[in-house]
Amino acid sequence: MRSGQWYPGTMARAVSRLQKDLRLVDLVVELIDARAPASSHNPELERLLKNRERLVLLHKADRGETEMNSRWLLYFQRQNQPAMLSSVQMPRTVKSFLGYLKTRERHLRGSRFKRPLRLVIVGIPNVGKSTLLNYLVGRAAARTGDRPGVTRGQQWVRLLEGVELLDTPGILPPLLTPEAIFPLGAIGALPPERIERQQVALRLLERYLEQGKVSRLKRRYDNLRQGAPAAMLEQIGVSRGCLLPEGRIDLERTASLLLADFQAGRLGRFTLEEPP
Ligand SMILES: Nc1nc2c(ncn2[C@@H]2O[C@H](COP(=O)(O)OP(=O)(O)O)[C@@H](O)[C@H]2O)c(=O)[nH]1
Ligand SMILES: [Mg+2]
Repeated sequence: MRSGQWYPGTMARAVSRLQKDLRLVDLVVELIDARAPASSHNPELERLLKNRERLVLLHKADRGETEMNSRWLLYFQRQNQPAMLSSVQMPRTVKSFLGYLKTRERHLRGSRFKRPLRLVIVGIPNVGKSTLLNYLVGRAAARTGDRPGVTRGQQWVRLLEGVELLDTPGILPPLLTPEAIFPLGAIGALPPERIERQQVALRLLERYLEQGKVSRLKRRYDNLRQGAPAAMLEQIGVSRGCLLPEGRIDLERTASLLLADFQAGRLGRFTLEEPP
């Protein structure tokens, strides 16, 4: 992966804008992907935060395994890091999130000068920032109107009495460490041309095997037999008609199909990373 070309331009600009946004807020809401909570967090954020409060949302919680979601919440609890489940498919998680904001607002109002609690949503690309933001804005009463001091085009949205959200989410670069490439590639957080699709697909099949969850693949792919990942990928290719003109199996297309099914949730809830 030629990450060097990707990071300096767009991502460096995104980080410098995020740095500016952070100065305006009291609370940073970091979205990480419940299927890959370790790799979808960029440790760079800790450096940028300074002393700002952070709330971690294990987003797309509808896609992570229920038991693993709980284990990850426990992990954050033990680090004294507030964390909650989040999903636009699970409205009660959004309610709990708003409840949390109300509690923080009440708590901070006493100790601070009287102005609204301000927050920003941040996270790596594709983690669900815009979707959650639109969901929240959709239920919010109204925008607060023009406010000087905010980057051109940005506005505050009043989510609750005394709680305002910056209407543009902050983008964090995805981690490009060797360990993060597989989980981030599998969840679709990296541009497709940046990943070795077949490698990612094989690792994904391996993980279903290791976790004893092949039955979920069998539900999707008829006649799939448990075996080596490479053999399983070939079977999927054959059963889906991913063939090249000479009759060989088109493994690249098979891998894309498998990853698309995984990303769309057609292979069941599945978590790729365990808490440390
Ligand atoms: N299953 C599931 N998908 C979600 C959720 N939130 C967002 N998405 C999907 O994730 C993809 C990326 O979302 P987007 O908001 O564009 O991500 P952004 O790049 O962080 O702004 C879209 O296909 C969304 O529909 C969620 O809570 N659950
Ligand atoms: Mg977006």
